[in-house]
Amino acid sequence: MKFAVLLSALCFVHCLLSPSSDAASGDRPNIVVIMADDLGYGDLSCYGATSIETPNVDRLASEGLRFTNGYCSASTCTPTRYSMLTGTYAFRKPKTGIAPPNAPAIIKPGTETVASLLNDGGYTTGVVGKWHLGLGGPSGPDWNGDLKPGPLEIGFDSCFLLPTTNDRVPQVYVENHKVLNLDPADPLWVGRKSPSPEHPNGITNRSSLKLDWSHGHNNTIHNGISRIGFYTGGNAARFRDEDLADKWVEKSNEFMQEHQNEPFFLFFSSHDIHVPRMPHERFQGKSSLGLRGDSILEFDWCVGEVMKTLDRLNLAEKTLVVLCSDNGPVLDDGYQDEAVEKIGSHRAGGKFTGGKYSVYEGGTRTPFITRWKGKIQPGVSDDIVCTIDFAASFAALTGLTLPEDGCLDSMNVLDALLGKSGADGRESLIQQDNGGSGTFGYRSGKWKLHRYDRRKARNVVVETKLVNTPVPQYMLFDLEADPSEQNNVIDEHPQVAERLKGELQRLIDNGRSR
Ligand code: NG6
Ligand code: CA
Repeated sequence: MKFAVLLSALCFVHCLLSPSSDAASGDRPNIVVIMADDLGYGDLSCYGATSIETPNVDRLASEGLRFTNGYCSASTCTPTRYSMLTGTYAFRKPKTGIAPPNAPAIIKPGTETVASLLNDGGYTTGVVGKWHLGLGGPSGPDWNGDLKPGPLEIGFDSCFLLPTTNDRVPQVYVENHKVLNLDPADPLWVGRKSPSPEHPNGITNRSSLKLDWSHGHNNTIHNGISRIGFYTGGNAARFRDEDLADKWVEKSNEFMQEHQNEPFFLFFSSHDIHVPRMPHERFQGKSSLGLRGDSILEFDWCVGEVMKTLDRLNLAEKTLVVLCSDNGPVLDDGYQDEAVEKIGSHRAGGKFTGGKYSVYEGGTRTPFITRWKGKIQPGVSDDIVCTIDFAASFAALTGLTLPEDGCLDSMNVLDALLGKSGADGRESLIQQDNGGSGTFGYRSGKWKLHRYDRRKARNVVVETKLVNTPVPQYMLFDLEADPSEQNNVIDEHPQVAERLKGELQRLIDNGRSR
């Protein structure tokens, strides 16, 4: 109670001092960021999909602003999530590529994050769902002890996590600092090598699998699915893949219910539609696109449940909801789930080329919707906005000041996110693939420069295999005339190309773009 009084006093002072009009009017909305995993620009009916219906996301879009130039900053998970939370491009920090099962915490305590900013500003902050940003000190997670540092050391008050990815071991929940339901008599061991020659894996026990692998993913078997990495023990703690979405909804509902009277920040981090795609039985077989489509339906259901809870708690007009994805689409990402066979005329990346692992637009231009009932005028926006901008934009929204030495690349695009008239989004944006490979996309206005120091582009054609295609070091596209990046016009526009090359290199070298 005392804390609540102190908090409201602080909020009051804060609001008085605040430069932002929304914050100044004492209007500090809750913020819910719903991040999908591997969801492509073309995967939702509100973005033009006709082979699948996503009524809940469509409703969110029809009540809010649907962006046609909304981005995540990388075309894989860990770097996008790193950038989203820290407001800093992941290529600035080593070891921010796709994190292995035993990765230590990638974001060090003391780093300013969206969560720490909002937390310092009086928000209760929580993350539910996929983490994939490492846990623990330099030697990695202590699965049987305290899993820290982690989200709680970088600004979250609580967390309920899938610690890595659903295709990486172990399949257990982490609640705050502990593996949930871990029996000390059955300790959890996680490693890169098989613990014994008899340990069943996806190769030796392939015929027992309920979902077969296509590449990688042939280590420890759990729930009839072989994974990346090995583990033993922790049997009472293990989850069923089919139950993950229900759990995220349950835990998010609890969080919103419990904190309905305070400003809160909830990061709802869905595992859908990442492999292994194994949605709850009630969604299996419900789309024409196989398990990949069924997982889209499950994600859509989750969005509907979050909206229902906001309605039930009478919070829809007090909550800014932002829906986004952590990278573009991929069909075969390592399991034989018929994503390729059943794709038909569906285009997961919409009109864009490339997807996950790619700096073509399909890799990072992804669904992006904002809704704040009564504040955001429903519509469609073509402003350029990116998940890396949450820190600066939410700081502006809540009257907080960004640190001088943090959130280096986060731009305040709040007016664009709220659809205010005359608002502009970004002028330019760097896109990256996985960590620090020297592959970049650089969008500047209508122009898009590709840079491939290794002269290889990955996953250019999402509907076929993941391959490395040889390319020149630089390519230039005019996104206005050629949104699907088919015609490299670098020879026709050498001056534009030189300007963009220079700008990109300067932004990389400067160490900040804010
Ligand atoms: C790749 C995995 C892929 C997926 C990806 C990370 C193989 C062959 N491929 O290494 O299945 O897990 O990492 O996806 O193992 S992400 O969305 O979390 O970045
Ligand atoms: Ca992903």
